[in-house]
Amino acid sequence: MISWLLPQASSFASTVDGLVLLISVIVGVWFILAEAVLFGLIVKFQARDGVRGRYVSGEEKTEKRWVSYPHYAVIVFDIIIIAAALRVWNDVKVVAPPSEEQVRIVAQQWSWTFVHAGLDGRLDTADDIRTVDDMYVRRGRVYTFELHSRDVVHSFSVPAFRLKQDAVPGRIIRGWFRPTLEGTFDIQCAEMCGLGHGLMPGRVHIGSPTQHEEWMRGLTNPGATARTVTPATPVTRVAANDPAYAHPGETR
Ligand SMILES: [Cu+2]
Repeated sequence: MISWLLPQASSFASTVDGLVLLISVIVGVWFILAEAVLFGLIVKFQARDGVRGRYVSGEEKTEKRWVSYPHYAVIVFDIIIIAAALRVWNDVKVVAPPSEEQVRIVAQQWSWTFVHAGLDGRLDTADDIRTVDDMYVRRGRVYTFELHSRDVVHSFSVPAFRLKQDAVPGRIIRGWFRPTLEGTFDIQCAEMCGLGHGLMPGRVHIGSPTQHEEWMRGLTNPGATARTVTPATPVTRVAANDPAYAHPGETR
């Protein structure tokens, strides 16, 4: 249902949507029920000529039930929501499938740098491909990412993946995703990170296996001409010891 508004572009997007839907249905049903009872009582006990209002202290056993029974219901449904949320957390954040591709994501005020592993599938080798604000991935592969920040706390958010992860300076935070839909989707910093926070968008381009390989070959072989995907921003190759990529205080 949520996918009508926002495409599900990762393998765990539907799992996250399922949880959001479960919470919406539980909260929604109880909201409508509670409002119906409230307005029903207002109408039933509205002012009438010749009838004095009764002061209800709520101490009678029959009256207390109006409070205690909904409390029990809240506890039961809370447990259901917590159990479902823990299951999703485990599937998305705790257990990761075996890695097939690697990408390094570096946040800074106010742009994203993506270091793609290149044809050899390994980071920090001569064929790494570095792009700014545009990430290129292949549909159907499990990507593990390492997330860095060069200055303040940022948050790597890809709504179509249902993925959001803080980037914390001084820490390398790892995660994973498996793109399932071809196309271009938004990336946005989701943490207030300074004046240019709103100007920190990016894009993830998900290509078919052939498209993605051609994109990599076009960049890793300077002589090659076949490029089906043209990067929106200038692309430079990065060497393993590129000092421009080093963190503050780190020597490479
Ligand atoms: Cu930011």
